[in-house]
Amino acid sequence: SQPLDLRLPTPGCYNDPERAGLDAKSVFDGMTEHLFFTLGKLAPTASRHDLYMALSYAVRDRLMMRYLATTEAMRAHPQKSVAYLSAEFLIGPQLNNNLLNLGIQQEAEAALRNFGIESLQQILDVEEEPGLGNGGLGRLAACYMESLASLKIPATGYGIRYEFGIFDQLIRDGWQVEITDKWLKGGWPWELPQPDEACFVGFGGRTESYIDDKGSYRSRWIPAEHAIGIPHDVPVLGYRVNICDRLRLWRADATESFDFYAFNIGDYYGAVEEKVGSETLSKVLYPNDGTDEGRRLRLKQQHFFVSCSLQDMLRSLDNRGLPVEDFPKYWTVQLNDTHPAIAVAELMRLLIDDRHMDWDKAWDITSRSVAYTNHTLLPEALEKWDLNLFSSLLPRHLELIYEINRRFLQQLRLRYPGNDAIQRKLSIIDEDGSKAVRMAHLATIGAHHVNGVAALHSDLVKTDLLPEFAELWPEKFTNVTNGVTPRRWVALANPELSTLLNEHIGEDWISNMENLRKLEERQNDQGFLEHWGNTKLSVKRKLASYIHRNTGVLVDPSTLFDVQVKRIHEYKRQHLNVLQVITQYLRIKNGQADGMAPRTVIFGGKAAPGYYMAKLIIRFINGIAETVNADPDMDGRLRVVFLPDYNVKLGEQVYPASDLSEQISTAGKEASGTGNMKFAMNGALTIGTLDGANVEIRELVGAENFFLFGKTVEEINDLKRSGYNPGAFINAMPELQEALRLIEMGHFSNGDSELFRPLLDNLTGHDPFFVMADFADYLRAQEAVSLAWTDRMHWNRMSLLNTARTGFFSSDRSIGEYCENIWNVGPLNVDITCDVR
Ligand code: GPU
Repeated sequence: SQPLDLRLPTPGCYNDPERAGLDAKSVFDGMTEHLFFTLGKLAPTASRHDLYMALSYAVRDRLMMRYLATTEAMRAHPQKSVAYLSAEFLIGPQLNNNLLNLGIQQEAEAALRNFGIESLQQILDVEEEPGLGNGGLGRLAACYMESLASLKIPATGYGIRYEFGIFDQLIRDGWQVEITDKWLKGGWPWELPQPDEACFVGFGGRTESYIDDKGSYRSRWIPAEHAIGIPHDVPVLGYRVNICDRLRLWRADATESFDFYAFNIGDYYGAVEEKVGSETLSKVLYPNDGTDEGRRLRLKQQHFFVSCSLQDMLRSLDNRGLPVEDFPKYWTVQLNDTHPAIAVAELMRLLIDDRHMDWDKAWDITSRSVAYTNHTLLPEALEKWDLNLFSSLLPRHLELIYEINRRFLQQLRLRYPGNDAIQRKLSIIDEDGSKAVRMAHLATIGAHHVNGVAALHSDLVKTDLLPEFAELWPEKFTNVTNGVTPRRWVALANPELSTLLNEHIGEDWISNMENLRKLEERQNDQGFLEHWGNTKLSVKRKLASYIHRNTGVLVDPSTLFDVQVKRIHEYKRQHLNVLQVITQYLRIKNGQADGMAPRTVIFGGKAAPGYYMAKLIIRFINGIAETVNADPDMDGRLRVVFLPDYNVKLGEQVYPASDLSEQISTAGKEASGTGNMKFAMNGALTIGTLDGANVEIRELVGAENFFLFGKTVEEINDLKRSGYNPGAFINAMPELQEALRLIEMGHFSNGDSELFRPLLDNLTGHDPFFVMADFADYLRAQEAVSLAWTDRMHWNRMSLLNTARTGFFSSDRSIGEYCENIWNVGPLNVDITCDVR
């Protein structure tokens, strides 16, 4: 293709293909200019934060060539682009990732030395991460954006620029305390506000029918209030490519500073009310991971960002002179769970009401453009909107949903004559009890593909969650197993391992992760295995020092680092892990712990602020940690640590330093998991159930390199059917009884026998997540872990094989599957004069 004429400002370095602005000298010059002109600081008095800002602006400048070249190529030669709609993008720190993808980490470090900074890390530590997501779902969206760019697929991630992201977590007296996340307070250098591309969004009001100039009956929406969405764009550079994609996050603003009518009649407070109301729209992220609260403001947020995004996509066609009928030719719209599922109705509204399209044409366009990813089977996470709430906020959308539903139910009547039950079951409107709109049904009916996020999960979507839909449209349902980006999660998070890999198998694994297979040739090389173990040890030393600095607990890096980091949830069963720790503690106390590996058991994760049991589990972990760590009998044998404020940045320190990855959810409950992948590719062994992507991890690394335990989905279902009684399992386990007795006596709560009672009652009463049923087998698997740890060379070999065989879990592979099987998009070739090195 032709080099593009970008009419760029051309500072000398950008035109020099040898340097392309990427050498240490021009990074230094860029920093100096930004310190002076952008930040108003002189180099000698610049703080670390100033230097972080200056370096970030200098790096951002170096993204702009690629960013604008990508945009310009899409304008000049339009092709299909991905719109990834997600209420969450948990992108993590930006500076080091952009340095890595540009290939200038060393140049940046050299530039910093001229400001008296010895290591890049000192500046990276200053960066505040935008916590615009809760956990796995939001982080997946971020990995996918990075892989899209690395695979040179044109894409926009559409989401919300929350002013306050996920709360910061403090631990006080063992309890979680939530602090507002003021991530914007120091200024965030990675976004470009684009106020001239603002969009209007309506809410509430009513609809009215009218006859158009062709004599047809139409409906129109007269909203009661409006908000404005201002795009804030974040460049997303691929790894060593010229493609720079875009994350477009919408910030809500008021339509008018004042309602002048209300102002003129003297109603000052009424006049400012609309302004105040619409500005709170993008104020805060809902901190619930996989639980639907059915809150009005949440539905407003969803409609706000979806409407802005679809308007933006339509406008991009208009701007390039492309007909709206070609929408599916230029956009493929992916719904990250049902949070953006209102898109099905909103795209219909934009096409029918604004573009005056007829129903069939609009439905054809919508259903050929939209696809839906399901991320959970948990009933409490399936979004349902109360009908009254929905109609008061989105009356026109409800009309459209009724019509979508009417036509769908008609189809069902033809397929299953006389079967009223199936109509009730599949209807978008839930008529049992108080009426509600089922968003998963709307998404499934409107989408051309529905996918789950791991093989087991996608099967369960078909057999358990939406079986009748799967029978009706078998070709709609598919699987794309999740993946994570090897750039952030290995190359950047684990430089020690990366260096070792680069030396022995070359650097190619970073963009083609299956090449890690070459490591298998080293599996019997004693010297290499020793090197492998020493590399892990040196990473563990860094985490040990972090733990000491942040919790005051001294841990021994030579012990087995046994780690469970993820959101706190009963189905993830952190309490199963804790009960096992208590058993180990008791065995040490009773002199029955021969052969037990000395361990450091590490927990981290946030609990939803309104989830009482999860918060009590945090208190429980900290109670056990306090007792264990204060007991001299445990010295050198057992330590328990709760790492406060687990986030992306901390994850980057934790995964590389782990020996054992705890993936112990009740079978059938974890859709996929993605932390499990990050651990395995960094050489941790997994102890886990047959749940989510654990199943595929075990198949790939080999059963002999994975510690399996627990009941299968079928066995759990059998237990449920036969009337599960946790008491029977407890009675068969004297050690478990003893553990429960100690908790009840207040042994881990300074004698307070009431503190953990709700947890005990839950486990001994209903035990909804089968903790007691899986306990004995979990303990057995943990003994196998201890035994394996005694033969360190063998452990290192298993660790190496975990890294070698988990290239499948690169998000490049996942994105490749989406492109091929769902989106039908291909790469964009951008020619610019200054290629990356
Ligand atoms: N997940 Br639904 C979330 O993190 N938040 C949600 O609201 C929903 C799902 C997770 C799943 O629990 C996890 O198993 C999966 O790996 C992840 O989404 C990405 O698919």
